[in-house]
Order: sequence, then structure tokens, then C-alpha cells
Amino acid sequence: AEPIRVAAVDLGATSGRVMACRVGARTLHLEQLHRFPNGAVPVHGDLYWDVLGIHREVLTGIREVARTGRLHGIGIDSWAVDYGLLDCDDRLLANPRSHRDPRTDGVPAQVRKTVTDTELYDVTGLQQLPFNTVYQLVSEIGSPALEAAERMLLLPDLLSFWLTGQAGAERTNASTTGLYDVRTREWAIDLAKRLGLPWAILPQLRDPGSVVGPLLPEVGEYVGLADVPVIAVGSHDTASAVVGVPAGEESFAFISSGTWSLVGLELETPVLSEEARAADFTNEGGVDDTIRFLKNVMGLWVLSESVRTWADKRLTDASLPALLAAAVDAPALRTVVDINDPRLLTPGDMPTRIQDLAREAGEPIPRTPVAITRTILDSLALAYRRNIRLAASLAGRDVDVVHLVGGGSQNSLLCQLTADALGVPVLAGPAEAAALGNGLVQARALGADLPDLAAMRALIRRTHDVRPFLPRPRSAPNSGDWEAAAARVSR
Ligand code: LFR
Repeated sequence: AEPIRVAAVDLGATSGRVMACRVGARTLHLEQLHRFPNGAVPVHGDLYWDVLGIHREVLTGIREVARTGRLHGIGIDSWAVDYGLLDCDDRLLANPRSHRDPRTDGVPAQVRKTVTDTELYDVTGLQQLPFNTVYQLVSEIGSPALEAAERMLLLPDLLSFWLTGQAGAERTNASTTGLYDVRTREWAIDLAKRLGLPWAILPQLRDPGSVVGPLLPEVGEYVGLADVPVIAVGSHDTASAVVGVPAGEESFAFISSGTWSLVGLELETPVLSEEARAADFTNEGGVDDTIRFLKNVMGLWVLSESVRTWADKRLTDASLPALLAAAVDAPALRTVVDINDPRLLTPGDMPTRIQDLAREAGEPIPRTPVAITRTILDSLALAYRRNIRLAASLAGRDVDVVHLVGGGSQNSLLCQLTADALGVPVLAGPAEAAALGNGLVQARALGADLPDLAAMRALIRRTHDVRPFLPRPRSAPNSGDWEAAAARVSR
């Protein structure tokens, strides 16, 4: 059969990518045809996404995929929780805000007065992140935009709406909002009502793998295509990335490592125990009704913000490749900090914040960009260790191997440190797991013989290399005492 060729649009907080993904019976090929920088735009202390700019880049990318071959489908995934509000004429009421916008400061505490954390967890199964959609919406109560809103669309759904005119809420991403019932798999309307939210703005849910609709004629004309369907993929990037984990039969944990690190297990049913709530674990919806039982751990964001800070200060030796190369030889575990500290959430001078955290914790203060880079990576690996072990114990599972996918899988030092910290093998790659997961779900919707996740993953294993990292013995030079280091940080 002729291979299926789709456009996989994978949007990250720091870059967006449009890939041509070709799927045959024994082949799976990705080609990046468009890439553009992304980032939130600060205005008067608010933090916005330039969503129209993103839309234009998406169109440019689709046009490029269409220009270079046949195109059978289009699917969009992006980071979760952020949304746009539309008025009664389907016009965007305001630029969507970034989840790193400080507008949700204090909102979880306010919500707690109406709905306790336990009640919330029992319905949604979500980690308490201050930026969950529910808190963002509560912070908007009384605002002109929310008053006028007819619909709320999560970002990938908003972009798909602009391509097709069809509105909806794809489930994997809906599951991150804090307004979705993890058991009934419907919107948690009662919860929305209790919080005084206009629940009617929540659009109809749709499954990953369903067809959203054909391109609107004017969009088709712009990109030079007719009759191409937009397909709902796992529109939460992490859901697509987990589809793209090249796991076989083994008991695996995954780390989807990018701007954020999503650390956890794939399960059949949610874990809603008091222990899971107290440990702040999340139960997000995956493709094919799986549960992504995971924790949001601060990601390479801390490093990319540090590099940005050093670039602003014109420290010329502080390019990322140079820093990583030098950090390999820096002493192991000299300084470790709580990389999940909420102070690292917002944009700003990360190196100084890392130094402050070290000072507070009584750790040696890292003074140079290389030392700070090593502190960030050691601390990330420690957080991976802690949370994979926690996930396994909360879910009653063993972990034989850790699959590390996403951009972070190209960071060999991070992969090695993760193996050392956990004492189990780490299989690194693919870096483009999300785009692969996106493309594979589309291919199945278009008729490819990929009955389940196992078949998709088998195809990835056959066509993509993974790089193994084995834990080094403690006695090996510069491998570090992770047990002792774990006792030095609280989370
Ligand atoms: C990763 C991610 C995480 C989500 C965070 C914010 O890109 O989607 O899963 O918690 O971004 O949306």
C-alpha cells in the first residue's frame, strides 16, 4: 500500500515544529520542514502567547509539507492547559495567557475555600499546579472576556478550529484542565458550577483519532490543498510523546523531557489514593484510554532560561553545547537544589535563583555557568529518581527500564545522570517522540494497520535507534553518591 503522509504539528513553549511524517507497513520517517521559535510575550506584567503568529507559522509549515509531496492528514499537538476564549461570533476575545503568567497566584487557596483539594483530586485526579486551566479561569471571573465568552478552546483545539471551523475539546488535553472527570470521562460540570464558572463554554469532547473536519476552503487555498482532513491526535504534547515511547514488553517508566519534564507510568486505571494526592501525582488521559500517571517536574526550561540570562549578560562562553561539554567533567553532586521550587516557574534570572536556593539549603553556591549547569542537571536527575520511585510505589509497579524521550534525550549527560541516579538502564530517544505519536495516531485514523499502542511502538523500535545508558557503579570516577544526595533535598 502507498505510505500515508501526514503533517504533524508539534508546538512547544520554546519552539514549534511542522514535520512530514511518512508511515508505511515497515517504515516510519519524519522530516522537519518548518521550525520557528516560540515564547511568551510579557506586556505590563502579563504573559501572552502570540497565537496568531503561531497560527501563521502553522500555515507556513503545512504549506511546506503540501508543497513537497502528497498530504493525507494534519494533526496538532501542543503544551497543555492554556486556552483562548471566543465570543458569540467565534472571534478571539483576548490573546491567550501563558500558564507562567502570575495571574493565578493565590487562586488555588481561594478555590480551596469552595472545593477542598481532596474533593478536587477525587474528581479530576490532577496534580495541584497553580496554572491548571481551572485556576486560570477562576482568575478571570468577572473579567469582560470571560463575561462575553461563548466557548473556551484549548490551544491545539483553537488552531484546529481556525483550520476547519469545527470546535471541540480533544480528551487528552481536556484531562489537564482540572475540569474533567477522570472516571466518567466527561466535563466536571458540577465542579465548574460550584466554582461559579460558565460551564457552557466547555466544548464537546472528542477522542484522539477522530476526524475534526476538512480544511476550510480559504485555508485550503492558502496552503495549496483541497480535501485534507484535520485529525484530532493526542493534542496534549505529552500524550503524543507517550505514544512515541518505543517500549516493548518491559515494565517501563517514561520521562518526556523538554521545557517541562513529565515523569511517570502508563496505567490502565487512575490512582486516586490519598497517598497519590499527597505526593501530588497527576492522572492525565492518554491515547486509547490509558492513564498517564505522572508528575510535572521542572524541565530544561531552567537551563534554557539560564542560557538566555547569560546571553543577555554577554557571557560569550555560555553557549549550551559548550556548557554541557564542560559540565561532564564538573564534580558530581557538588550542589543539589530542589529543582521543583515554584520560584523557578516564572521567566527571569535563573542563575541567581539557583544560587539563592543553594544558599538557603546550605549547599555550596555554584559560581560559574558550568557549575550552575551541572547543579541544574544533577538536581533534575535527582528529581527524576525521586518521582519515578514514587510513581512505582504509588501504583504498585516495578520499573525495569526508563525511556527518556523528547529534546532532553539528546542531552547525553542528563541521560547518564538519570541512569546513575535511578540505578536502572535509561533508553534515550526518540527526541521527536511527540511528532511520531502525533503522526502514528493520524495514520491509524487514515487506515494504517496499527491496531494498538504496542503496534505503533513496535514500528518506532524497528525504525528508530535508542541510545542505552547503563548506571555506572558508585565506585566509577565522578559518578556520585545519589543516595546521600537524595537526602540533601526535600523534594
Ligand atoms: C509539556 C506540557 C506539560 C504541561 C505543561 C504546561 O509541554 O504540556 O505536560 O503540564 O506543558 O502546559
